[in-house]
Amino acid sequence: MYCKKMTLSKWLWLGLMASLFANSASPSIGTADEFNYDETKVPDYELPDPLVTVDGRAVKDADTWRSRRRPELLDLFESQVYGRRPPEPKELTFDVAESRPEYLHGKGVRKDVKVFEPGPDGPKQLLKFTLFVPRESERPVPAFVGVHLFDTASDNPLPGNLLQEDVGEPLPGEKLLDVILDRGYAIATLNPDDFCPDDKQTFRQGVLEHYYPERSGPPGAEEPGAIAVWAWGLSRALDYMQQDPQIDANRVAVIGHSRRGKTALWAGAEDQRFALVISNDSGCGGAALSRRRFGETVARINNVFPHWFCDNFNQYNDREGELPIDQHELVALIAPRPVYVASAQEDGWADPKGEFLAAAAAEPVYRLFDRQGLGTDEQPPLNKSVGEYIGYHIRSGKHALTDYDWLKYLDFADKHIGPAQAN
Ligand code: GTR
Repeated sequence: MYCKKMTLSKWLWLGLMASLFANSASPSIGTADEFNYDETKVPDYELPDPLVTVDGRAVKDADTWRSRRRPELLDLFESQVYGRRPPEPKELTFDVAESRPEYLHGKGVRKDVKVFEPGPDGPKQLLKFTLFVPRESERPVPAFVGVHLFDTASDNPLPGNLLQEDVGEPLPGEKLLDVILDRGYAIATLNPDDFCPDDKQTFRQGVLEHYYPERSGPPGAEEPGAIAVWAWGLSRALDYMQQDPQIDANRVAVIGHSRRGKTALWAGAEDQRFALVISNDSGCGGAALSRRRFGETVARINNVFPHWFCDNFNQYNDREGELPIDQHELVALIAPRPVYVASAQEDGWADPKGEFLAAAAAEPVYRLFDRQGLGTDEQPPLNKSVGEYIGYHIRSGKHALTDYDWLKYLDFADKHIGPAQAN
């Protein structure tokens, strides 16, 4: 056999080359186990101050935040992290198919909404989404909107996952969707496959090829990645809600889990029409501080998901300290509107502590508006919700959007945008 003829030194040489190749081809890909989960190994870092401008001036009041610092931070997140969002369509038309499905027990109406932009060759469908509205309501209702909140293809859509662990709060209804409708909220969900598939080969299909037909390959320096396009899509759903008389578009919460949690934060940062923002286990590129390098890192997320962020974000692979921003400033961009950040105990990959610290470090911006954010520097015990305008909890269990999480979000929403808060 051929291998018998090979000498030991040849084998060693081949082995060495193979390991060098593996390391250089994917320096930061590794498995999740190879990343840091040890608090004592978190590097020393200094967070950029949300209340100091790039040219070093202190921001001391809400007006300066609004007119100078907020636009400056938004521009940095656009150019260095998520990319510039696609154009805002000037005119949209909608096609709505309404049904009263059995599975809603008469509680709600399902609307399948298609969104079109007029064009030289006739209206072009940009995206579609599914909306459930409580049937009995006499006044316009508040709403939740998110990417992939539940499987709209199924006859029996069920937002969130069933709670796997008992954290002391049983679901007060048969299904989560019933509970949401009973509490007076509409809920809408978008599917990325309809306008920007979550895939590095095909993410340009849909919105990106429509607006930038000449472009190909991964996102360019400041070009939008998939997260920016999904966030843009959430704004289009809100455009629709603004003209649906059953919805109060001034009381719409944007919500998402994991990659959709990153999307919800970015959508809420860019589009101030969202009245409330909810990030569930959003991790790296979401609520977690990049500089902590705990669990998933910037290099790893860019390598594994090259279609999510703009190319400029790659400059910070293994150089998080050079980022001109960190993710606490993403949370701060939502001020003074309410924001809720949630973590799960067994979700080290998303860095629960880094998510909490980002929420806490956004507090000074809320204070500019005389609003209390979290009101604490200490991560609360498991399964306890804290905060006024910045909410937070860490739930026992794994990376998931559970009924428990939803019940906390409904309580927080009730306080800020709920049916009782209508003018
Ligand atoms: C992981 C990714 C995370 C998170 C998660 C998800 O593979 O590393 O950033 O977004 O996917 O979306 O479920």
